[in-house]
Amino acid sequence: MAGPMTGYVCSRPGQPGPPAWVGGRGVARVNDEVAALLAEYADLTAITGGDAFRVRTYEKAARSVAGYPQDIGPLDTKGLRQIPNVGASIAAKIEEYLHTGAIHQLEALRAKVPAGVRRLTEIPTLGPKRAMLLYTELGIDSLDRLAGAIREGRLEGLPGFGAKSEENLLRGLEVIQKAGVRVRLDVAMELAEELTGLLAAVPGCERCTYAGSLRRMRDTIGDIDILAISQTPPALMTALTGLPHVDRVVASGPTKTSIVTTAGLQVDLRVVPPASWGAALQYFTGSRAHNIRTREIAVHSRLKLSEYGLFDVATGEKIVSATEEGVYERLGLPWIAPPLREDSGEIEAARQGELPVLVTAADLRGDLHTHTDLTDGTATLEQMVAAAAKCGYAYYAITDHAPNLFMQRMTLEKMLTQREQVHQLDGKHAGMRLLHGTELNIDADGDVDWPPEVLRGFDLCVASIHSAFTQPREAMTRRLIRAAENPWVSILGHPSGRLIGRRPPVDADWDQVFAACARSRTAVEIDAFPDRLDASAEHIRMALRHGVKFAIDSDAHAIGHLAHLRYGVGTAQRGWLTAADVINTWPADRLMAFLRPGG
Ligand code: DGT
Ligand code: ZN
Ligand code: CA
Ligand code: CA
Repeated sequence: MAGPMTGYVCSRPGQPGPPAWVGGRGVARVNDEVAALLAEYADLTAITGGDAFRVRTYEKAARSVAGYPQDIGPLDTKGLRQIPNVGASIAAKIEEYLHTGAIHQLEALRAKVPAGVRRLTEIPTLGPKRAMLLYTELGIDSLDRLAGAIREGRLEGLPGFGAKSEENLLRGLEVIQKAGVRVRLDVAMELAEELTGLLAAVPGCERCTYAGSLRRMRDTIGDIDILAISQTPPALMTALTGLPHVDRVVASGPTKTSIVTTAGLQVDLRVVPPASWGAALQYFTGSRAHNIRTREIAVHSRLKLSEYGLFDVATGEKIVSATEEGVYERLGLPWIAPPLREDSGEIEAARQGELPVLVTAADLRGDLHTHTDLTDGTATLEQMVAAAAKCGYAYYAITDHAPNLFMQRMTLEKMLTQREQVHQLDGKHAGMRLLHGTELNIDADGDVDWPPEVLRGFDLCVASIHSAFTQPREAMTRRLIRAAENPWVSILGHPSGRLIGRRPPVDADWDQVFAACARSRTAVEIDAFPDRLDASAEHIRMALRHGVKFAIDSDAHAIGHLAHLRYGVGTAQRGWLTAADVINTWPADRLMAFLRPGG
């Protein structure tokens, strides 16, 4: 399930002027920028009490633009109107933006509603009307002011704000503020890949890669750390500071430069000598906790490890550091994959030769949770299937939403018609096997949408929580166990329901839930959507101890989302998973036997 995917923790403040992508930014970013503006228009329309139908129209258009497989920058009116859900007036707004860098109706709304008020609506339990009420009645125009007002009891007596709702607001505020200025993994990854590509092309640059939390595939990224080897470091520094992405330069020296992008993300570039590459890469990949352990190990061997190299303490002589492998080897350890470097048992496992052989993207044979425009996806069944075939999959499941998510207007008839279409397309793309599935809604009691006689007709059922997120722990635990134990449910979709930076994970006794999944042979999903990454690495490791199997799914709502699978793989690696633990690395027959035991 997905609301409008505009929840970038770090969105670009709207400044009129030429759009920031002019000057060679990534293609997809034009679509993202326009999608963000349309979503903002929808939000501000809702906040100012505008027509709900109009709000929905703009939300849908935003999703379509974000998911449109083609760069919309060069399109004319006619081309723009080919985008699903884009009518004449939306096309006109997009054109205005493409030509002038602004949309005047949006600017007018921005003048009425301070940016902070929109930020308030990111709190899960605070809708647009109540956010506006807080602003008009109490002048609250930021998250900080809201926190202050609750503390001072100023919300008391305001219609629609009881003690329970204040508690929920505080909880939501905490989630948002903890996310702070950290950005989503995909946002940082796309930028880092673009920057390392640009820097690698600068004359004199011999090597350039990203390190830090990004290399460890953490689910959110504080800043991007880039390392390079160059014959002419100043040329690299100038290249970085001269990029159109740069909002300001915060530090600049002969070997280190830090900039902040227009999106508010910091990038640190360090240039190191070739002979220090391995030690520098090891050091700046972190984590800090992992580095403390490796440094201790060095000390015990009368060595000193720093970002400059591994040295003999007695002689001061540099021993190794050209490669990371060399550094680990000299410490008596095998090379440790970056997603494991959190000092959460990897050093001990490495010493005992028990590091897992981590699952990789190349191991995946298919995707088991995807949507089409029959529900809230933006591409047709044919388009999604064709795109999946290009990924080289052996199998691919279509799992549109079931009827209880009533906004999606699914019906039995629509579902059966889709099943026919799926059967017709089956095997037509390079022999790719199509599975007809569904994403069921786990209701407050743990029941799902359709009766068994309907469920048995699917090749697989994913079941997920899309409502009643704030149930008490016991009820939530029972609910999840009941869903896992439903014999027709094969995959527990995005189990915690978290939206990174926006909605906390549900509260459940996960040991009990995962034990039930293991017992009932229900796979736990790793939803690869970058604002979910759910199950999280911590939950994956917990589930693994119970003997659970996993499915790494894109939960794609657009063609472009299929590629998100890599972030699910990163999360699976952080959870120590091998290919054998992941059902969608298995051959089709073995997979089908897991999904539908007994045929
Ligand atoms: P982030 O940016 O908050 O997402 O997380 P990291 O891990 O990228 O942290 P960052 O950017 O502050 O530093 C990059 C790496 O450099 C970090 O993972 C480990 C290393 N490092 C930085 N400062 C220290 C330190 O004071 N001690 C040690 N041992 N390592 C450090
Ligand atoms: Zn869902
Ligand atoms: Ca960092
Ligand atoms: Ca850093």
